[in-house]
Amino acid sequence: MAELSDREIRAGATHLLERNWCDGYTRPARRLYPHQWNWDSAFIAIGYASYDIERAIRELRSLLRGQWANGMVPHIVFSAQPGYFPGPDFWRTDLSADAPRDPPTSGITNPPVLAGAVLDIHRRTGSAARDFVAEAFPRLVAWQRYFYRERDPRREGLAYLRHPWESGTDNSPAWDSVLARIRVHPGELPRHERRDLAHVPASQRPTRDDYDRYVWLIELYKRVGYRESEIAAECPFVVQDPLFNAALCRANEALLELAESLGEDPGELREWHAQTTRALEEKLWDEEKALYVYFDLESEERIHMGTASSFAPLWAGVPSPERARAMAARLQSPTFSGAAGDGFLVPSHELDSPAFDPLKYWRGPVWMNLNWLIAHGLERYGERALAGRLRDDALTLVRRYGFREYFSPFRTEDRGPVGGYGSEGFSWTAALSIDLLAAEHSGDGS
Ligand code: 9WN
Repeated sequence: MAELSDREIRAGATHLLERNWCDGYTRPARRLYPHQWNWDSAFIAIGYASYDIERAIRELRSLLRGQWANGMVPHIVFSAQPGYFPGPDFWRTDLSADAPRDPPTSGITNPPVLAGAVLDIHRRTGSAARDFVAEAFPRLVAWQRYFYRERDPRREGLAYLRHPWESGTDNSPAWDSVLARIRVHPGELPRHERRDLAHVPASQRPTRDDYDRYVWLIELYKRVGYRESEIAAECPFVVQDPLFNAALCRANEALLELAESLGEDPGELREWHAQTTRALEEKLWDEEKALYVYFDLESEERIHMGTASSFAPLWAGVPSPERARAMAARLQSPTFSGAAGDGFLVPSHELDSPAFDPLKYWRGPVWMNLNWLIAHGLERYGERALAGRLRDDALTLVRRYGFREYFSPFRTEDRGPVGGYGSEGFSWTAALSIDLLAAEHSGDGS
């Protein structure tokens, strides 16, 4: 099988990002995702930062134009590009007093990876990007404050998600039992037409039932004018997620470093950071699985599922060294590495679960961004060989199959279907490949 060389990956990735660039931001994929997505832009900016700081800054400035008056940075900032559902006319965020009128946005958020991207720019440039960093800092703190004020009603230090799209891992099996609670009655939803199925086979995308529930939740937000307190009272989907909260924690860490260099008061950041670290440890750690799991605030029960997100707390330096060792062992167990130990890491869901599907989006495939952040986490704990394996697996997948949206975790056909799936020309796969190659060549991976 012909494989791309490192030089071809780098050239191909920069070329792809250029093609996906569109008037001030990078489309995650030209046809499937034509607008600006929040956590995509953070990963994409990390890729740009290694060769074009100005481009990285433009990307993030464009995203921050969408910030709401309550601090929330929305998961999509819409452009005039057609062809995506749900678009601005469906979200109707003009019903909220907090949403900007221009640009239009979605009415939910995304894992806060952005602060880490700003820190990356700061570390690479020192004082050269100081204006941008000083301008972004208060906005990033406002977003954190939004999470602790609006998404943590019990003041536990954990933010809840109120839509599967907020997690970024849209159709993860972790949401199945929570979404099953939403009964969609015939004729209840406004007419709408999915656009994703024009680009990707249905077998690789969320089901119709999933979409009905995604839309049902948007209808609820519109009905209450996007007021968080009313959503909190009515929403049947309120879940604490280990990746989202690891990102929250990582953002506090990044902001603490930025506060120090800008001479800003670190007070509330320190408190948030300590509280979220503790809460992840006490509430989401599952001793039996040796992983972090989910908590459903409606049923008051844990969702006992291991996913790629379950490893994200490593990235934020949350687990104790003993727990980190147990997690590293878990990653190499048949549940994630396959019976013969030769699967591509990290499948988005446990291989031995009945819900596992190697080709269906967040129910099994490997995603570049998860490998990237978990590899960073393993490095923090001195698990260099395993971190190297994650980087190598991600790059091998790109070498073989190109910049696909996701990949089957199987290495050879005797185990199951192999290959790249979802959209072609996916921006964060390209951007993070550039970063992973740079880490490989510098030999430190950090
Ligand atoms: C809904 C853009 C986004 C990613 C998500 C991924 C997918 C959107 C969709 O694409 O979600 O937000 O329409 O399916 O699941 O992680 O940010 O790349």
